[in-house]
Amino acid sequence: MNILENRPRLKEEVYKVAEVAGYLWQKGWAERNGGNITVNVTEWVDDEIRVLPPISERQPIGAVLPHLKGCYFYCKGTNKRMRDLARCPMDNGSIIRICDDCASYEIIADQPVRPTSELPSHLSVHNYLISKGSPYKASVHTHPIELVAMSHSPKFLEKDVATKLLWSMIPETKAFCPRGLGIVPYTLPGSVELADATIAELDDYDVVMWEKHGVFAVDVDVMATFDQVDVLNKSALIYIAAKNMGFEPQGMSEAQMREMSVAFNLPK
Ligand code: 2HA
Ligand code: ZN
Repeated sequence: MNILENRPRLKEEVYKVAEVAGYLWQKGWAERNGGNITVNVTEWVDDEIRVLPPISERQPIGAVLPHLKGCYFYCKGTNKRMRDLARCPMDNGSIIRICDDCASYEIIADQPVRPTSELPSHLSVHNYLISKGSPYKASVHTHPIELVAMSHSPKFLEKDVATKLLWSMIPETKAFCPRGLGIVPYTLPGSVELADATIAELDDYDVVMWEKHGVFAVDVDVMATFDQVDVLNKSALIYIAAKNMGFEPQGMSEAQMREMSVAFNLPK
């Protein structure tokens, strides 16, 4: 089947995922099957989709997520490559329906591609976003080289130290990532503990660093989510470029940061 046929809005959302997957690969942030993307596509689902029979067995999510009843998600497939998803999103990901028990899901299209190994984190986060009435629909996990490198230094894992440094490298970073970078200490990939720790940080941040692993980010759509990670990593690159030239970068001053926050009506 081809669920995207004659559904231009659903197709647009899935093809935005494909475009972002290509960027992640080009940036070197998505080696092999690294990273995952899920998008809540429920609002683009019509009655015909709602009665589609499943094409997989019911699978447990590993958590009970009451706000996801009857929701639909596009999910990158487990073990699939971002660089392949960029060309063929429906061969390297699938659309799932959350079952009425809110604890299991079934795949409905186009092929029985099993979703990402980080599904518990991703779906728990979507459950949390809905419970808060958030407009955010997309979550991206990726391995941005320079940000991950920074997470190997204990000083950058202290609360808001990396945020303040990254914001001060270039004015745009605070403007386009106004809530900064949250930190989750190293936790086993794919675990419920990682999901819980991520959700706790998402109260205050849109982008969360998973120590020595990668970032997890949320925003209204997959493009906006990618942009937040991209501006943070750009700042990390500027910091590293200055260090490579042999000096500690000055960073914008507190006064310059305050002036900009007032001018652009930014929080904190
Ligand atoms: O899905 O990056 O953390 C591949 C990963 C898991
Ligand atoms: Zn990962």
